[in-house]
Amino acid sequence: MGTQSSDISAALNEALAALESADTPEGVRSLVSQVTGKKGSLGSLKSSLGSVVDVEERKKVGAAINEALSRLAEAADARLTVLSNAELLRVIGADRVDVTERALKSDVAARLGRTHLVTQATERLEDVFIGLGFQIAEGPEVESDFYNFEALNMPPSHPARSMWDTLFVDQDPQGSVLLRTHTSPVQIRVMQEWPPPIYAIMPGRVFRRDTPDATHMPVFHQIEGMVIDRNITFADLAGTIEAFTKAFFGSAFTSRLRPSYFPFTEPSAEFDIRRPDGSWIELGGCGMMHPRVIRAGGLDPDEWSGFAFGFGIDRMAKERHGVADLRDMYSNDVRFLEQFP
Ligand code: FA5
Repeated sequence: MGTQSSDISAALNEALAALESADTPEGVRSLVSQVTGKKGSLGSLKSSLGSVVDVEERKKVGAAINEALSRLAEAADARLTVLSNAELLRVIGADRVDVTERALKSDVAARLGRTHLVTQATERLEDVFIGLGFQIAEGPEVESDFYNFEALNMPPSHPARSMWDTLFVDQDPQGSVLLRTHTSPVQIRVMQEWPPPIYAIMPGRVFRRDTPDATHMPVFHQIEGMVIDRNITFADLAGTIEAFTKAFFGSAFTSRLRPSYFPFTEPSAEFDIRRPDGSWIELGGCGMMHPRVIRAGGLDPDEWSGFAFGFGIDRMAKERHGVADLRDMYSNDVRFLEQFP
């Protein structure tokens, strides 16, 4: 019995159908080797070629088998391509980060970040002062001796420099570059850049060699305020501080000014607030701007007068929220920080 071309196409069709349901590359390869192997449907047809006696007939059947084999090989390649594309899509799908996924989970509220207490206090202070007509300015944290001390009426060796335990930057000439000990140097920078009248607040980070305790940190924040205008008096300073205290702390707190000394203000005062329990805490210094400071800023002290203040923002945040110890605000303990949404 000779090999019929119908046998070949039946074997091919069966193999092609089986290929379509092979769902792994291994499955495709083993199907092909099984079909073309000695005992496979196409393989066995090929080995039976030798028994075809008629030469022309053998050529014809041989060509048909080869044709079937190459169609099978092509179909196997196509199937392998389909399978590897599907695998690629699966891997991409599995790797994809769904950024909306967390928002759908119910525990998300507990995990959302929030601004730090000190950032909240700074933003609130900015809002209060913007409401009073002030503009915001900033200065560098790494400062020169000139801006931090000299222009603020503290020439070299002035004893008042020891009021601030200074961290110096290791740069020649030694002592000329430092981490600012307060935000007051920004007063000079603003006067040099802005035409008067000036109503400015200058928040920022400051640095001192202070040992951490309940009311001190070596790195903390201040907000400087400065008004330069014609005929500014101490009454304007006192009124501004009073208005600010009420706006920031609410009516449960009152404030007082105590005579004090700063080289850059004359007269000078310390600003304290009274807690609801009756105790007082110092929040900052203030005073009428010293004529030498106004001159160092490039303005004429006979024409312009002003007041300035510098408050500790960390202490304000601490008092406003009744935090017992400043160090708690910097321990980065989420259980502590999340109490202040
Ligand atoms: C000053 O730094 C002056 N530049 C303030 C000033 C500005 C006076 C303008 C006059 C005119 P003093 O060293 O007192 O002053 O610091 C001001 C406030 O910063 C303090 O009242 C306190 O609230 C806060 N403060 C000072 N040291 C620390 C510290 N180590 N940690 C946290 N807050 C501090």
